[in-house]
Amino acid sequence: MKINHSSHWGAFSGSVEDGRLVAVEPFDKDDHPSEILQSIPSALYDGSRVAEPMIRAGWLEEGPGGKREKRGGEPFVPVTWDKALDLIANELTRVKTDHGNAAIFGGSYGWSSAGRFHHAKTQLQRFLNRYGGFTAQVGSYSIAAGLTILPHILGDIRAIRKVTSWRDIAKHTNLFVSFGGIGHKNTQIEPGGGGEHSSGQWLPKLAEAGVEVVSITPLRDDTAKVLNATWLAPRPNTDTALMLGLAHTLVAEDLHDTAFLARYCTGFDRFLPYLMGDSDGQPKDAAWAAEICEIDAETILALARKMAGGRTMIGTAYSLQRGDHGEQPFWMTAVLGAMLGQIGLPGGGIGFGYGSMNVQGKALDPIAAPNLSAGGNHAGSFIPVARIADMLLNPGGAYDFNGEARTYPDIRLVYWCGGNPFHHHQDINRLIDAWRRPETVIVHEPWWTATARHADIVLPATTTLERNDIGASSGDRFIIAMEKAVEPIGQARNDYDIFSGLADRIGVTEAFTEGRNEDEWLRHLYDVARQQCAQQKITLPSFDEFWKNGYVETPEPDAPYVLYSEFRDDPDAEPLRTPSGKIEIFSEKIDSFGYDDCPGHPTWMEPSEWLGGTKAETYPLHLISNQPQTRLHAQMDQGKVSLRSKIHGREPASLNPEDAAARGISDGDVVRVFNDRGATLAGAVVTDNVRPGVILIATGAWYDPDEPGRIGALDKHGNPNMLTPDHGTSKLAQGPVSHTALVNVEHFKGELPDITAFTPPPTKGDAA
Ligand SMILES: Nc1nc2c(c(=O)[nH]1)N[C@H]1C(S)=C(S)[C@@H](COP(=O)(O)OP(=O)(O)OC[C@H]3O[C@@H](n4cnc5c(=O)[nH]c(N)nc54)[C@H](O)[C@@H]3O)O[C@H]1N2
Ligand SMILES: Nc1nc2c(c(=O)[nH]1)N[C@H]1C(S)=C(S)[C@@H](COP(=O)(O)OP(=O)(O)OC[C@H]3O[C@@H](n4cnc5c(=O)[nH]c(N)nc54)[C@H](O)[C@@H]3O)O[C@H]1N2
Ligand SMILES: [Mo]
Repeated sequence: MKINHSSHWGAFSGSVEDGRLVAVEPFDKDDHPSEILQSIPSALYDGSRVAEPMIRAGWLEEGPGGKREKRGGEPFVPVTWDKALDLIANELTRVKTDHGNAAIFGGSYGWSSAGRFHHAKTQLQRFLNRYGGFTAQVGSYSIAAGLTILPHILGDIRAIRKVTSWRDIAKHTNLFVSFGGIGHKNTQIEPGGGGEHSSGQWLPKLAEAGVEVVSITPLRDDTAKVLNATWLAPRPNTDTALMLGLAHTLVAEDLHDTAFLARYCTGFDRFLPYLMGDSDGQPKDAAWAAEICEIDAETILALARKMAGGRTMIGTAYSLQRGDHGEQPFWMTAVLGAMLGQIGLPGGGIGFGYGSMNVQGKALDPIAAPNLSAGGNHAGSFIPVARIADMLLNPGGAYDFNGEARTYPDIRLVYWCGGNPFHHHQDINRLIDAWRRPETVIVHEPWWTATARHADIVLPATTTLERNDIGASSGDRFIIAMEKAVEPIGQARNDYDIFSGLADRIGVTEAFTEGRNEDEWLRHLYDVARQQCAQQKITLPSFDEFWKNGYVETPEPDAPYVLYSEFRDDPDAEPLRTPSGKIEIFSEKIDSFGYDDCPGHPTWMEPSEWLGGTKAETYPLHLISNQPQTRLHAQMDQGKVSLRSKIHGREPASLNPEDAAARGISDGDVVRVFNDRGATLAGAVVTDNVRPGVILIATGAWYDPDEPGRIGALDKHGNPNMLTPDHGTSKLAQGPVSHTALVNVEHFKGELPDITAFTPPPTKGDAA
């Protein structure tokens, strides 16, 4: 039997024999499918699945708060579903009654899986909203700093969400200057799943059209080979200085577009004295920038001239703002684009995230994809997404965020579905400490992730293959039927059914289920989307026809799409939604916040850790923990494709031959990567694709401590978040700074500890 299905890394068909999924094949309309699909069958049946409901022994014996300092290091006791659900319902009632809804943390950041109905995080939040609300998270680990700064300077987040299309770039662009690279690694992914991988189609067309690409990143492989890019390898986190050096050159050589700056921008006059050094005695010229970023001054001068000499697109990857002062490279990208005067012209200007995600650069007219709404949250409590450990460690503590003075709520219960903070959060040792504070931690997971291991109550969730759903993304032309392939593994239940069981116990059944079962929900969500599409003059077939056919395909728009063209055409009729209606090179609003770490115009500030700072004397390598080629975050780390990439079972750590030789490290050695925050074992890859002074460990290897539950234990498996710092980008956005970390590395000569990340934790007793 064949079934249609989808994932964040693409649609596929599955072969099912005797009730088992035996193989997957990419969707036949996808001409550039992701290899990660091949991990699905092995991960589905992996020994790391959670087989039955489990409760940490100390919590079960002593109740909420019981032996909480032992989280992550205690055995689990299997219990029946009824018992687990009764205990959770009682605990929710206790916390709500004694401490109020804001004491329940349900932010539950995470990607969950592709289906739009069984989206775990949405199911949790919908359930908690029906119960009066919860403390939420705002922003994303992906682009927190970008999402906060761009509305101030461009009025909205279109420069992230809807960038000039690849088609317009292929047709009009002479030079594409990419900060962070444009490749195929990250464009495997589309939230909600995609029917086609369009950068696979477009990047070769850019090359054919003769678009010249300059790739500015510490890693050669960041930009697809087909683009034949010139590689400039700056010190990490110095792009703002480099951009200032380019901007200074434009002014010094009178190459900047003064007419554009006058008509479409505000505040250039407040920025110019800083740029030219009149306000602080330091011109931000190419020589100054060269010292900081280690790209020579001649190269900077030549690049600035070339950028002004033709149609230039500046593409800045999300990664640049996932670092200390991450607001600045985004702001400076906009200022540099404004100085070139090409914003709003076909193939010119700026765009964020080309190469960061499949959707970027698609010529799209977002279709109304089926979607489940979480509803309104009446608790009115939230934190900036990455401040979770700060919140747990400082209940009632004060912090700044985007112009507001705020305080952290006092969290008693953490409920997580569809995310993995022990993968995504920085400084895991600090997180372990913070995680000891709440009285109860509940997690639904298909697999024994590190987050599940650090919970009190773990409920086994189904994966997408064990249920019916609809795969869709508003940025994709396809809606995919996700047909159930196999029966639930072990005692796994759908998140929806788990919450329905809890809703019964706490008396919100009708509000939560609205009387619909899975099939009725899918039909309902599809019908709502169908009606909305009809308003957009897109006709979707009936649900039954869609389900039978396996997918719906809508036509690819071929009209040009140029970001901010209407603003350029008529800035009076189509002003930006900034206070001035223009591009804000100086922001009075940001300036009024008085933040020392985010002043009123783009500014070079030394990152808390970087190769030019004093800390580099102790930890001389900059760690880049980028997105993995072989999986989505920590998902499918136990799948075939990820496992195949490991070295002695550990995540690869790539470093330059110079740095390896200086430490007596050879290709294939197990190395210990360390700093003051922690240490992890990885497998060395020695390669000149990595700039000297940089070490690369992709994110997502499951945290695997040699002593579970102990702060400071050695991670055996190559998780870079042992090493990354946990502080905000600035008071403005409070975004995560995972790309800002200094480390050192040594050849690990001790006895190699076994990998236990994918072996379930110890249990005691039988379900009762
Ligand atoms: N050092 C470093 N850290 C980073 C980053 C970085 O660049 N460097 N990047 C950051 C970014 S951009 C992101 S987006 C985050 C990603 O962080 P996350 O989104 O938290 O990572 P995932 O591994 O995708 O976690 C999703 C979890 O949901 C579970 N899941 C899937 N389907 C279901 C389901 O149906 N039900 C339930 N209950 N669970 C399900 C999966 O098994 C998985 O454990 O990581 C961030 N962390
Ligand atoms: N295969 C795969 N693709 C993914 C994901 C995944 O988990 N797996 N995750 C998806 C998600 S959730 C997101 S948010 C996007 C993220 O998209 P990005 O943020 O763009 O992804 P990264 O891989 O973290 O970074 C891209 C490159 O930026 C470079 N870089 C890092 N720091 C600096 C710097 O300071 N300066 C310069 N110039 N370059 C720097 C690194 O060399 C890195 O390889 O990726 C998406 N795509
Ligand atoms: Mo992300």
